[in-house]
Amino acid sequence: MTTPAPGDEERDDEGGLHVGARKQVAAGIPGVLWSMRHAQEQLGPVRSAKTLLKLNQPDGFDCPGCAWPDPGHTSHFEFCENGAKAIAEEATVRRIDAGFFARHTVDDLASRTDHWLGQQGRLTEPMHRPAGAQHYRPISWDDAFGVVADALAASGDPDRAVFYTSGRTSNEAAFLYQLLVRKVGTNNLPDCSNMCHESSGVALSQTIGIGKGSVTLDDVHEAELLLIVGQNPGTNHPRMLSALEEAKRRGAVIVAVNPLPEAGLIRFKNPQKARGIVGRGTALADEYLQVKLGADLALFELLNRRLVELDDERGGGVLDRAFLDERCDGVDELFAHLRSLDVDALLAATGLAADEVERVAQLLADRSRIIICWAMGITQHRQAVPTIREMVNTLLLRGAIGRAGAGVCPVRGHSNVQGDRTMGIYEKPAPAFLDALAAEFGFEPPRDHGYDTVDAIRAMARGDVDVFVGMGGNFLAATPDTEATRAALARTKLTVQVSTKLNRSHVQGGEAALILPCLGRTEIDRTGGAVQRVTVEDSMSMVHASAGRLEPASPHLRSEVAIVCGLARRILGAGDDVPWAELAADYGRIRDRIEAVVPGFTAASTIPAGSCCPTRPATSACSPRTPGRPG
Ligand SMILES: Nc1nc2c(c(=O)[nH]1)N[C@H]1C(S)=C(S)[C@@H](COP(=O)(O)OP(=O)(O)OC[C@H]3O[C@@H](n4cnc5c(=O)[nH]c(N)nc54)[C@H](O)[C@@H]3O)O[C@H]1N2
Ligand SMILES: Nc1nc2c(c(=O)[nH]1)N[C@H]1C(S)=C(S)[C@@H](COP(=O)(O)OP(=O)(O)OC[C@H]3O[C@@H](n4cnc5c(=O)[nH]c(N)nc54)[C@H](O)[C@@H]3O)O[C@H]1N2
Ligand SMILES: [Mo]
Repeated sequence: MTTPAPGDEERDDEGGLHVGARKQVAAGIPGVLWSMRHAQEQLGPVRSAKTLLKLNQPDGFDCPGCAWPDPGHTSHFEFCENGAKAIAEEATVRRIDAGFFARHTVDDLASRTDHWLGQQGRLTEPMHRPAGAQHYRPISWDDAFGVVADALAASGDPDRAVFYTSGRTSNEAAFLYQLLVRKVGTNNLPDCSNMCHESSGVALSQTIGIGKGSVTLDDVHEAELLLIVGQNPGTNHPRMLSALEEAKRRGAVIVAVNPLPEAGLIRFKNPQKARGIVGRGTALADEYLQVKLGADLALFELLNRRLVELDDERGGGVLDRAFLDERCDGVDELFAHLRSLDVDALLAATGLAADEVERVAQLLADRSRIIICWAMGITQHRQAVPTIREMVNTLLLRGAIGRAGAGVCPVRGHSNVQGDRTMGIYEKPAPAFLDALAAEFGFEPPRDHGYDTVDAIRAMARGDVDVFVGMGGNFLAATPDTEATRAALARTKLTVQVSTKLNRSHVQGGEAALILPCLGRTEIDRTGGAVQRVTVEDSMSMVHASAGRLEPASPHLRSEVAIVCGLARRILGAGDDVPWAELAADYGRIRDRIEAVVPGFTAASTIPAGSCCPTRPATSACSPRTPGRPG
């Protein structure tokens, strides 16, 4: 018998899920009420009001919910239903202590749902499960660091260790983490980007020379035509809906490309505006192309072919000839390819009617400030890279890149997934980044490429990995084949998870396992005796500061920075010449080091809370400047 757990009340009697009527409208009053209910249940009324009012404010913290940028203004309601849920997740008053682990064996925990595990509350102290044991037991921080150092030393080969990163890790922690990993001697730095926007980074690097988006929030507001392809902002990036509403208010036309009629794209009520709450909401998408699954490549080839034809029919004016001549290679080959296409076959593949495609082609031909946004409905398909290249071609044909109100907008997931890549969390680091790291820290980093997520699982399955470290995230549940990953992780000698909440990766790990509990984004970080703040980079390459406001969930928690520095001192030894303790005591010093290594991070050391500095020029899409491609 198991006792009912918090969260179980959302399930029906058979433990299955309820399927209700489809929502017609996203956000609005139900969204706000739901987010307040969620927050109050887990935080209590005072803590929830205090927390939600500091979300995405200049003197507050960055929402860990998603990577959509914050507007420059300071409305006290710059949060969404999901941001509130993400905050409630982290700022919950529920706690997991040593008694919890004494009551539950790992086999018992492994039999619970992911939802149940996540609902048990915040992790509060370091825990160790020795090889063969069924229970986690408390361990001191020093001893925990010793367990990791000993396991790496016993392994003897740095390439037999894997260091995963989730996308919520701050720039400061991520930078020191990759430095530690490279000083250990490996580039085995898989991250959640491998499963997320990796294909965007690859396709954008191939086409425009930089693996990031090229637009800012102002560009979105100024666009005349926005294509939202394979993305569900109503659920996953609700704050994006406000930007789309603003663009629409200024006259933009919105085209959604999605096999599913997503409620948030059809109608949206903006909870920050009375008009949004009382009215029926804004019908966001003017055109809704219900394309067949995976047929976006066919659709964009059709659209591009039509742009070339329309240019012929109108005697010019559709293709931006000057831009194509000056800035693009391979234009004639593209034209030849487009003219050779079998239009009927492509149209049949999309499942769309000819006039639907024609209307969107005409919109593209008649408007020049065009932005294409996309997310997992594109990036996670097999043909993601060619599809994204074809979407870029659409923009290039119209010269709609590198100018105001136009460009590419891959909408990232985790709140600092892009920043982590900028900081060097990448298994295939650029030589220039490694050169800069070598010069700044006086050591020779490894040059061979490391494992990405899938290669890491394969290596573990072969028995080629002794130690797995997860800086955040839930590697086991997030990776593509859970059963294969479970078996692969079980072959490692030690798995280490730096985490805020309990998840599947803690209960089905290696022979031995460690849980290192860390501060979350919402909490005050007093590492080194002073209040520290961190920086993050949003989906539009803006870096801004974030400072938590709540008392930490437990006095035993350490910041991710402190944990990395503690690990480094133990693994590399007291004689290591990186001043780990000094860096941990003043995050400004870490930002100085980042500035020395990462181009475009200038002034990061003095960045005031709430202000931004771009890690790429605002409107130039074409200068490669990051160590890796953001995924
Ligand atoms: N609440 C909440 N918010 C989150 C997250 C979360 O876990 N919870 N995760 C964050 C993360 S890491 C990410 S990456 C983002 C993800 O954000 P999204 O990419 O918006 O997330 P998905 O729910 O995967 O939505 C994929 C969309 O693509 C559509 N789609 C599927 N196949 C195709 C296709 O072949 N063609 C087209 N055109 N469309 C298709 C689906 O119908 C769906 O609308 O969300 C972030 N925000
Ligand atoms: N089935 C399925 N799998 C997927 C996806 C999907 O849609 N469906 N989406 C894919 C995508 S797009 C992504 S990005 C990946 C995400 O993969 P991951 O990032 O690995 O997974 P998450 O579920 O986001 O990780 C949640 C855990 O992160 C920890 N955490 C939360 N906040 C913090 C923090 O501030 N610091 C630290 N150290 N830990 C923290 C908590 O312990 C929490 O349990 O999953 C991929 N896998
Ligand atoms: Mo993601």
